Amino acid sequence: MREQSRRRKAIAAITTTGVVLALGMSFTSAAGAAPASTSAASAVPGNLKLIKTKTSLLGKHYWYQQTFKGLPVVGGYYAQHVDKSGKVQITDGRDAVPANLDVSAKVAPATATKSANTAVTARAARSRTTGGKDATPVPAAATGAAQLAVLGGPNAKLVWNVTSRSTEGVSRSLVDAKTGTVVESKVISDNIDGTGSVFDPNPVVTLKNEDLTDQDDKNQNALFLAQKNVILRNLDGSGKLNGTYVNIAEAKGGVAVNKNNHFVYQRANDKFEQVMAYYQVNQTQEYIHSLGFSDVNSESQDFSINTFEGDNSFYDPSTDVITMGEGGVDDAEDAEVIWHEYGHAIQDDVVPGFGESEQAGAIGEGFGDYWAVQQSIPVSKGYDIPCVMDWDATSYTDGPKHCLRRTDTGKTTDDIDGEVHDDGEIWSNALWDIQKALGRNKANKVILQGTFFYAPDTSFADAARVTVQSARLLYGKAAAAQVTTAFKARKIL
Ligand SMILES: [Ca+2]
Ligand SMILES: [Ca+2]
Ligand SMILES: [Ca+2]
Ligand SMILES: [Ca+2]
Ligand SMILES: [Zn+2]
Repeated sequence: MREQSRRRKAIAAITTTGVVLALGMSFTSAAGAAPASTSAASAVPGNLKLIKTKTSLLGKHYWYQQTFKGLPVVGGYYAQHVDKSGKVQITDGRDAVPANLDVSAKVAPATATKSANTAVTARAARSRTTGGKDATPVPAAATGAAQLAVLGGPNAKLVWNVTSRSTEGVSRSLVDAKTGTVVESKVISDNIDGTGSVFDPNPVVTLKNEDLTDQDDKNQNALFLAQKNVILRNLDGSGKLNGTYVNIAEAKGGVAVNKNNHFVYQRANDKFEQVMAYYQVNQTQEYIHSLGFSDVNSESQDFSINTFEGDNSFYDPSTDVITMGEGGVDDAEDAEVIWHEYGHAIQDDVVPGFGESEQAGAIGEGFGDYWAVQQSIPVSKGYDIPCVMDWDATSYTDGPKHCLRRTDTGKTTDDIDGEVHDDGEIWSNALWDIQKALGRNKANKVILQGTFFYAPDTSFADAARVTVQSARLLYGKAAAAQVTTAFKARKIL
């Protein structure tokens, strides 16, 4: 590893004639003096390449990249700060490089890139919040661009500088260009905020208007009024909608890119749905973390947006990708569709291979519906919360109310018909009643905690029992009794 301390850093003030005056000389001492020409930096040592000129209140600042035989020296910099009188102050961060360092690479750039990406992927896997998750695939670091560079200092060497992206963000790796060894690899991006515009949860709920229609994805004044401007948190700074919890991996018309992380579109623009998926999944994952869970699909979940023509969306456990369809109302225009699909991703993450029986499948659908409506609670001002996918459903329900399904149908196990979405309404009603009895946060803690004990082919009754047990262990007998009552009402227990 490189150490900061071995770098020679010197700050000196010199005159324009190059005579060193004094260390730490005040930059403002010449204030009031007649301004001299600052149109160019004064003479600099050799092997420097001017990379940036900045203007401040007090003068100009010339930044140089240190070079060696034309190659950049990693981290080697030199700056001249020229005040208005022409007085120059130097910041010298150059590293020593032996004059005889050989700059012909033995390792091919593709080989170096592969080694770097392997190191980045391994670190990203280790950095997941808890251990024991080795079976879960971590997206491999994307192929980066390899550039030849020189690493200065006592162990000066020729390196390939490789930039790659992983779940941790953007990494820079230095690979020895003679031996192929990865010398250093570190994350260089910070999670940053962007801006976007979304429906939250959807226009029907926001405007309390059941008469809205899709009109073939046209912009409409009413729908514009339902948009709200939001902060997009946890972005990786790449200028794409990729962050700690969400990655828009694929999208009809291409993924949104903005170097200032500004993603404001209207609904007729297919990129609007990309922003919806990013924002709404980040919201629900931040909420999950706020409940204390650090390992519930706590990864950059891949999405494919508007890439399915039918009026359906789905989670594919074989690739861990959520695909949002564009039939009728674009599915990702309704946050409740996004949250429903994310519910499947949550269960697949917590219980490998979940959904191996009809009742487990129904629990999957019921949980997705429940997760959608509970996530809607804070943004719905009480508007018919148990109605699932109020906006998407305007395309295929007659009204006056538009709900794909509900979480308060009153169904019991007497109503089982063997279709997972239908039977999911039995389960979602139980979860809804737990939410009413315990309150949203307590109920969600109990329900998520219970999920960790599900078998992949669980029955309603077994899943109910571990949920009751979780309530007892987290909140005691009284809470467990309330949860039992909710399951008994559905004839599950
Ligand atoms: Ca749209
Ligand atoms: Ca996942
Ligand atoms: Ca749709
Ligand atoms: Ca709703
Ligand atoms: Zn589903």
